[in-house]
Amino acid sequence: MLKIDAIHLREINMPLAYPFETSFGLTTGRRILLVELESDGLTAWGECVAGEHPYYSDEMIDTAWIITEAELAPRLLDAELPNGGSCPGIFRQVRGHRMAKAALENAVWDLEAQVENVPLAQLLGGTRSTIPCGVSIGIQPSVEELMDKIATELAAGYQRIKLKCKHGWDTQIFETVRARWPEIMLSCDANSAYRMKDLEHIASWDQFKLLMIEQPLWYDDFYFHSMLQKRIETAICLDESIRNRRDALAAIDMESCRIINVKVGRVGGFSEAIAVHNAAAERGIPVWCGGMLETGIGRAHNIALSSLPNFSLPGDVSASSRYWAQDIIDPEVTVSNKGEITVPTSAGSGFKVERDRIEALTVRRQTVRAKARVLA
Ligand code: OSB
Ligand code: MG
Repeated sequence: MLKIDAIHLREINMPLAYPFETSFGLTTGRRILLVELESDGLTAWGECVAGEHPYYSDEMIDTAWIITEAELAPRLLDAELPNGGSCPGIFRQVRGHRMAKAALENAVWDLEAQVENVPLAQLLGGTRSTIPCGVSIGIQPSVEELMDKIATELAAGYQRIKLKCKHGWDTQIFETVRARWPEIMLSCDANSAYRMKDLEHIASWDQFKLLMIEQPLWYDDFYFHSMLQKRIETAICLDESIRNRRDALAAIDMESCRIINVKVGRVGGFSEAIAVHNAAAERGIPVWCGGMLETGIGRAHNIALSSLPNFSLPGDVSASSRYWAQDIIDPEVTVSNKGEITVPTSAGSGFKVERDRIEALTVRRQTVRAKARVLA
């Protein structure tokens, strides 16, 4: 049985090395909630991927903070805790708030891996020794800058280029990129920028042989994505819409998508991420690991998850240096010239968390402690 003595919440502020623009806006720096579990002299970390605003999902750092402090942390401290997989049951009474739940659950799995002295990837059921990597490239100030960025990422070895798109930054961009690189693995991510009236527009992208079109329509929709998928050749990939295994089953059954982006924060933690992975695998639907501009803590967890067998497409899991002047783990995440990350084989997440650096970035903190346990 795992015993958590204290849960430390902190907010760190980190400027992004490169601003990131999507159809919902520009991000220049991150406000990130980190959770740290203290257990019998061991320390385990989790990263909450909720954003600065409720734009990608209805969670944001401030809602995650209050839910963690007032609801989730006290439950975790009070519960019988055999392992990471017991977290969904412990949190069940709290509806939604999956990114807040995931930060704690993932930290518990990290702790369990340390206690069991096994790599986190192995504990999750991972089988890959390396994972294939792609990059997500934000909307750029100019086409020239986009072309330069793509050239840089391809030269670095990344296996797949994903372009953020929206009205006014789509067809022409795809045309220009394909004219220069006819064969590369190319995809796009609309973050719900389109509607059914754009059907013909989206169907015209079939000529670009995209690997997939990610989340073209509403963030909470399966029905219209299914309508759209029937009318285009290119595979739809759902990101925002897939909250859990049941959503994955519904989307696969309705043919709302042919590929699924798994984000461990979006689905509420490793348990549900594994369940989505397995449900997709059983139905022949490939998955890949999405990213949320994570620090090394979340990135390390994404690497472990990506080692599961059905993560067969390159993920948005890329090098630390693409996001941060200096990451908060040691070593930083690096990608080989073949576009692969090596899955660590040491116990736990395989990365050392740089506490001093985190201290320097911390702007807010709070500790929730276990109530004194009454001796029987
Ligand atoms: O939709 O995949 C997305 C970043 C923040 C919020 C949503 C998304 C993204 C990305 C970036 O595409 C992925 C990454 O490189 O971390
Ligand atoms: Mg996406």
